[in-house]
Amino acid sequence: MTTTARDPIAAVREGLAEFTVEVPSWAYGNSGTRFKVFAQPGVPRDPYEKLADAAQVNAYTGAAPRVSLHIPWDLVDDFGKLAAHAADLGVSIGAINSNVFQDDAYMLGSLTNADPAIRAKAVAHHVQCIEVMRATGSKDLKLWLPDGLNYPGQDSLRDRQERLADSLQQIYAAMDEDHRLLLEYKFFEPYFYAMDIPDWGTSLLHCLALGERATVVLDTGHHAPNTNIEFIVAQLLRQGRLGAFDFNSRFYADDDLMVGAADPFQLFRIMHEIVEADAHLPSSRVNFMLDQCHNIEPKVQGQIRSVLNVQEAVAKALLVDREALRQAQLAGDVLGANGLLMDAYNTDVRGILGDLREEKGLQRDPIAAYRASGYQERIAAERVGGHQAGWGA
Ligand code: LRH
Ligand code: MN
Ligand code: MN
Repeated sequence: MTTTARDPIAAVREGLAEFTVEVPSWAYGNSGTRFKVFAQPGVPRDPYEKLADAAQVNAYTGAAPRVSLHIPWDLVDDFGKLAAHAADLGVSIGAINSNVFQDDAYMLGSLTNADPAIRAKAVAHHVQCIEVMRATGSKDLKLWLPDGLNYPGQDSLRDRQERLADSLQQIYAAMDEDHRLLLEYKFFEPYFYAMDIPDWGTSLLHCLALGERATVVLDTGHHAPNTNIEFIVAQLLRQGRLGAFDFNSRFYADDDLMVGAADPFQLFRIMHEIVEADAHLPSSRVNFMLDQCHNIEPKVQGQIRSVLNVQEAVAKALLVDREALRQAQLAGDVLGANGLLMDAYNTDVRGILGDLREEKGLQRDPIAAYRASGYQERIAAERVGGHQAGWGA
């Protein structure tokens, strides 16, 4: 079976022309597990240097022009200056991530806490993040809550949902007209009996109650094993409520390894749903972000590899002959339809992507080009005393 009668190269060129991936500031700092953080030479000492490293990813891929920040990990005195620094480097500030998971006050919850004073503190932190958005030009406020329970009976499941709805409403009301709220879910951790936003359904219900500018974030590592993630993607797209991805790979859960490393076929299936809905186009406003840590591999190269992995999955999805697929589906041609998908998935798109990079004046192989640039050796020599990602950075 042939994949298509169309010009497949043109389909990939057009589809990828404006497709971008947002990179996280925390990917460039030292990281590890709760057992050990491995220090790497040359890691950034401040948010300015994180942006410099992120700009390298954009320089070699031509497809990573935004950088997410995490507050307070990336707190600086002058966010206008940080945004100007980003612009000088050819990138911009992307989503602003709040952080309510490292403060003693939030042991029993932040936006869901039974104590109104603690809820007010957590809301105030989000208002601070909104100020950062205004200073940096960011349009996306991203919330992931660590809130949850370890023991049945510890608190009322329903009351916590009511408190959450009220806190979110206050945050939503504080945002500007052109701001979006991105609400992330995760089925376990740091609490194990019940998380307050464990799944996409809970996130979606809160978004629907808030208003049009509230959308769901799908972190690919935040599901139980064998969850059909592309189904969730399709459902959220139907509702116009898929705001963003946090891409990473999981072997178990929330491993935060490089996207496309553990299960490239799953990434392809996700991207097939995206392309079917034309959600790879900027007009869809789905923000394709990475949420990863590179514990044992070099960080800038790990980020470049990840952007390439996402691009490869999108390119393969763009190879699917949608018209032929629709006909096979309507005709009940089970094997024909499945074959169209598998033909696209099994196509090696690396040559096409290399050609497209050359057309844009980039080098064919971004990782080889970065390795040859000497940047890694330079930062290792220049930067002494780099920080851990997040904690302490
Ligand atoms: C939580 C999470 C969330 C945080 C990030 C550091 O597990 O995925 O997105 O902001 O990790
Ligand atoms: Mn995440
Ligand atoms: Mn996570």
